[in-house]
Amino acid sequence: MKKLKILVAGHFGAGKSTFVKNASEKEALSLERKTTDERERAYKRNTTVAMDFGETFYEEEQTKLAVFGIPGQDRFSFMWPILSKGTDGYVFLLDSTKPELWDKTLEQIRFFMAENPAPYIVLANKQDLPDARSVREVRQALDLEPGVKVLPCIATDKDVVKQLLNVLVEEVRQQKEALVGAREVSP
Ligand SMILES: Nc1nc2c(ncn2[C@@H]2O[C@H](COP(=O)(O)OP(=O)(O)O)[C@@H](O)[C@H]2O)c(=O)[nH]1
Ligand SMILES: [Mg+2]
Repeated sequence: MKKLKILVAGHFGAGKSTFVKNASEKEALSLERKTTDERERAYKRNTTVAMDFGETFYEEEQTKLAVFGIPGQDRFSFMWPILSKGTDGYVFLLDSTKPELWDKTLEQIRFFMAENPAPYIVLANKQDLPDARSVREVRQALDLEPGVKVLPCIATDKDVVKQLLNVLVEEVRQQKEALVGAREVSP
């Protein structure tokens, strides 16, 4: 069976742990602890230390997906290069209701593309909330290359998470095929 490593990144509170949990067939492993930072605790009680981990399958191919979530805060950024090793595809999440945090996700996109480039999708999460900004607004604010997929997401919805993972796996497969094609035509 083939195996792909997917890394889920994004700013604090973007929905990484939720996404990994709902991406997972079995119960996901989450290394969450009580938040020690006062300002962060005002927003949520638990935070991911080290990583989240879950596993699922890609239906059409016999492919196992190992899904890892990064700890989002800067003070855990020493983990990022370690977690990026061998990543086949990235999911970058942001909270669509919190434009002031989108820069953090953008910084991570730049960081991981420099560290270990691979296909990625950007997910405008929490689209179920009334004050969520549109995907179009997110795309404009991040100013990503036209080829990059920015998609609406509700990480609390398992079916949505599954569909979005399938989109990413297709991106990864297309890139792998393109690489094989390039090798075949090169002298
Ligand atoms: N309404 C809504 N809440 C969400 C969604 N995704 C995550 N959340 C909530 O946002 C908060 C932060 O999510 P979490 O997964 O812990 O974020 P992380 O810091 O990126 O791991 C939690 O209370 C989640 O339940 C979503 O799509 N819609
Ligand atoms: Mg988390």
